Amino acid sequence: MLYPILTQSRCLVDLSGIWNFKLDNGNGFEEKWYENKLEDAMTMPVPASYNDLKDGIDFRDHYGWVFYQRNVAVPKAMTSERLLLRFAAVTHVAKVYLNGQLICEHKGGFLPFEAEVQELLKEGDNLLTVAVDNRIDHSTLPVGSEVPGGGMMSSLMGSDVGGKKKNVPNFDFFNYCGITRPVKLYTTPKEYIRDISLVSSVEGEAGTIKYQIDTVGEGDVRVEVFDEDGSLAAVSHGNTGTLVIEQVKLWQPLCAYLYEVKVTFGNDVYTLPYGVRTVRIDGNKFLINEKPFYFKGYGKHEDTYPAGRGLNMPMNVKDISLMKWQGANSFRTSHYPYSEEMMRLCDKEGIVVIDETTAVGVHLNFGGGANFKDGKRVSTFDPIEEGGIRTLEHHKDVVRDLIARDKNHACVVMWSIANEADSGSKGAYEYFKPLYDLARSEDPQGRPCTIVSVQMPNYQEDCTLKLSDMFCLNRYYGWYAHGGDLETAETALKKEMEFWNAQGKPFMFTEYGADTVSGFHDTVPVMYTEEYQIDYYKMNHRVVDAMENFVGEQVWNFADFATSQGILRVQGNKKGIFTRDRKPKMVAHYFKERWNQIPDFDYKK
Ligand code: GCB
Repeated sequence: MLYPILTQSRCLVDLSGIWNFKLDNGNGFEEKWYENKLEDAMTMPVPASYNDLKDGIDFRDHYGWVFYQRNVAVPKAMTSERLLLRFAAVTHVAKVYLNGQLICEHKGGFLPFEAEVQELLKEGDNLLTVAVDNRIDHSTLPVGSEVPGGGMMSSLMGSDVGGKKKNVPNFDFFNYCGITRPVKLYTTPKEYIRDISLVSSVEGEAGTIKYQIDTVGEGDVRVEVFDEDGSLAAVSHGNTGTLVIEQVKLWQPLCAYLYEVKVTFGNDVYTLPYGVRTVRIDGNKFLINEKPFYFKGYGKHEDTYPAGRGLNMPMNVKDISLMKWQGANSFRTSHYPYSEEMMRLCDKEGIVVIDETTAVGVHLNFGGGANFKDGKRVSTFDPIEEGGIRTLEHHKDVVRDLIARDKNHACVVMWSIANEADSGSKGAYEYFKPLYDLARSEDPQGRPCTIVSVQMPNYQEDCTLKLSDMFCLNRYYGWYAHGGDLETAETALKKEMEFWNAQGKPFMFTEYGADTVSGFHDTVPVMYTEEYQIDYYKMNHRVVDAMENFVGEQVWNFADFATSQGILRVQGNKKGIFTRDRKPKMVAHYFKERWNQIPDFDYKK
């Protein structure tokens, strides 16, 4: 799906601003709140998560629907074109009403959707209402627990005494919700460019871009490529074809070069920034532009105060600046697709991205916890009738839509199909195989695919061993395993790493970390202190630096972030290398020193 932009043929209107807002009291749909102006509405910015924007725990932890509303008047000139109303992300389920009529519904809180509205708009004001549901369960991604007292953050001694319904995330980040990314109206001509797919290769000095343009209507397609100075570098005609750029300038990690691909079809014009680079795995190496790349960087979150998961461009720019200050070159979009604006920024800044779906929590027995149905223990991939997970069809949609959105980004070098799924259990291979197949068939660039795997005693049975092009490991030796005893942790970590190193494929850490409360210090390395965090990382690096096939380290987490409440969380997860407001902990300087000494390429010869 193309990102909406302003061109000589396309108008664009951003509907960001203050909207009217109301929490559902259980009667919203029955009383048809979407038909009339919301009564006693409060103010709410769009885009933003609503949770932290008004005070009160009931507001923050609201369970179920909320209603957003505003008037929209559209200039006449726009309604004579094809007119789209586009939502970049509504978390998690949206019902969109225009003048009281339901015009579209969407499930999945982190990917865009749109509806054609030119026939539905009246002259003058139109009432736009968006109902948003934040409930999560065994059919949603991310997954919510359906077991009372369950979920990742379950308390040890809680018992089910009824009480009001609430979301129980089966994942470790706050369930921020709302209209979290921009809402836009844009036009295209009636005959228009629907999609663009680009694949590049390099031979000698020349770069080749194979293209496919999906159009609606009759007409000729022209594709031009301009370099950063605005000079024409290549041109071709037809819906499919090949563009050859002599003396190509490659998109490189931390040294981005973006061409502008301009597509003209009849009256429609669309331009796409595009970096020419190649990615592939060869034996035990991850190659970018045919050179062995070493990932240095982070697992992140879209998490800032008080916007929650709402688009925060200043913070995105700041985060990348901090990463560059440290010599980092990459991050993973843990645990959901990030905003389109962030992906475009990474293209521009040369930040390498592992692009992850919303599939987090596909694990009903996390950390040995159990799920029961009718008194019987349930495993994640048991048949649905017996209580097994119900995410597969939605998971396919999410893989398909993520790749459709992000396939042309130079920054994206690998797809992560899930985070910490129950990939070592019975039925995991059968669940995930079709998802890998789908990702491989949907991506015209054929990027590597992975699942970011959870620490488990039976790692030899992890289905990612058979399915992943590269192994991405989340490992917490010295924290959740052997916490406080780095010596034993080192022995245990070494043992497991030797196993992965012997598999003949590249592998990396996509998470490793230790909770650290900024300002806690001690003369001996005690858990939660800044000293322990440094010693923890030094121990991990002693082990992985000696592993030939280990090709990257992404730390958990870039910054402290909000989570559900739980006995392991001190006003959120404190594994950040930076605090939530982006002040460095001591360890940030340690990483700055380390990463500035590790080259982006050829680290493990
Ligand atoms: C994990 C999860 C991540 C958590 C992290 C932690 O393995 O993937 O979402 O936040 O551990 O800190 O426990």
